[in-house]
Amino acid sequence: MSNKIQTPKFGPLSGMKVVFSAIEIAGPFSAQMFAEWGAEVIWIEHSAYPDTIRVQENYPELSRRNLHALSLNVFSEEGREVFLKLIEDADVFIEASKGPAFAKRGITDELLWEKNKKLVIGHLSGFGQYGTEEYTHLAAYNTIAQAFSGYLMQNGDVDQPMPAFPYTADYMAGFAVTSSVLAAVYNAEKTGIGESIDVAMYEVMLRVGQYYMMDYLNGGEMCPRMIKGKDPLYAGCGLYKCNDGYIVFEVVGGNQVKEIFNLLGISEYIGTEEIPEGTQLISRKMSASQLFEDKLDEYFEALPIEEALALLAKYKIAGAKVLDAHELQSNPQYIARDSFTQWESMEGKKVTGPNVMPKFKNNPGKIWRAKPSYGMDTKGILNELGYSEDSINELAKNKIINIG
Ligand code: CCQ
Repeated sequence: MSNKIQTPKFGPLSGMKVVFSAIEIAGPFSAQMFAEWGAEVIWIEHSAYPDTIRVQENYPELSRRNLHALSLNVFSEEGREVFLKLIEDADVFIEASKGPAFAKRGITDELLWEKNKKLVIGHLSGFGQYGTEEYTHLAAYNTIAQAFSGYLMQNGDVDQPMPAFPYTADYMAGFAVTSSVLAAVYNAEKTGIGESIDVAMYEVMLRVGQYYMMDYLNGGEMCPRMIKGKDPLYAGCGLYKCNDGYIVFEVVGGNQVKEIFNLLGISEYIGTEEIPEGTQLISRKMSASQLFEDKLDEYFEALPIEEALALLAKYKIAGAKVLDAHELQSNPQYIARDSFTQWESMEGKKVTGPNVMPKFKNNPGKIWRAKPSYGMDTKGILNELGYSEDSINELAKNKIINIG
């Protein structure tokens, strides 16, 4: 058996090589999408200490599956040499650090392009690669990006702002990295020239929080935060209590609005100047909106969830039960689509978690490997780069690499 690393051929990204240096959630979430869609993905951890995510018992089994683990001190002289060899035939390099951390240590985009002119480089940071001294080099996690982007002050209840958990900004940033990198790979294929992408987490969240803020930016009016899970702009949208639990629904559409006003016995409000026939959404600025909301609360509080959902379906109003974790697992839609799946950890433990997402019809992604242990693939990767056993052992002795 070869002592080099191997990645099976599958998925739309088969043949692509991705290298990443990032900890926790955001950067690795992006890289892992590549790995689940068929790319060979190398996860660089520091040779002195592992990714902080490894302290978690179960989440890393999901978020680090399909990866190859290399532990390397990138910024030492010999480590940098290994790193530069590694990216020579890579398609993508993703890194998440405090602003231009790589450039600061001499690993500039230009140096990387000298080695590989088609390389697509995805830089992920809290505040961007450039800007002011005050911000550019700051550390950032999920809550910091939410606070600095204005997302946090819009989220939560009317009485108190709240960050959105679990870790929304990290996943949104990860999606931004993956999509922008793929756009650049498409262009690099056509032109032979790589790209450097500057993803600032706060700008991602600024974009995610744009809906309400546009009214402020263009009229000075900031939408208040929600009240008890209800949409702050529109009545009839959000969380409602039934007599046996919670549901959500969204009364959107001309027919839907009309039918539900009829049902609630307030049809006289339809066809007025404020709510003309065909009104598709009930804005909270309409004077009848509070009455509509109170009637909805009263009506649905008396119903069991099953009846409430049947009624909503009858009127073609989108709605759903707020499922708990147990209900997700036994839900027939989840079962029919294999939304959860199982695989075996490196230690032979059965792991349950979300399946590959989304589903590609012609070139499906797959889970082919459990989370590698710290440094597990270091030797194989260095073998592939042409390092001899002796030089690998020397690098390990000098703590440039860690072979696990
Ligand atoms: O937010 C997230 C998870 C969170 C969940 N939870 C609450 C549970 C924690 O929601 S995920 C998103 C994390 N943020 C980002 O990815 C944005 C960009 N990254 C950063 O802002 C920082 O990297 C971060 C994540 C805040 C961590 O900062 P840190 O603790 O200083 O650690 P580091 O950047 O990984 O590395 C420490 C040092 C750096 O050197 P410096 O401090 O002199 O600048 C770094 O350059 C160096 O080690 N280093 C390496 C290396 N990897 C890192 C390597 N392989 N070889 C040599 N040096």
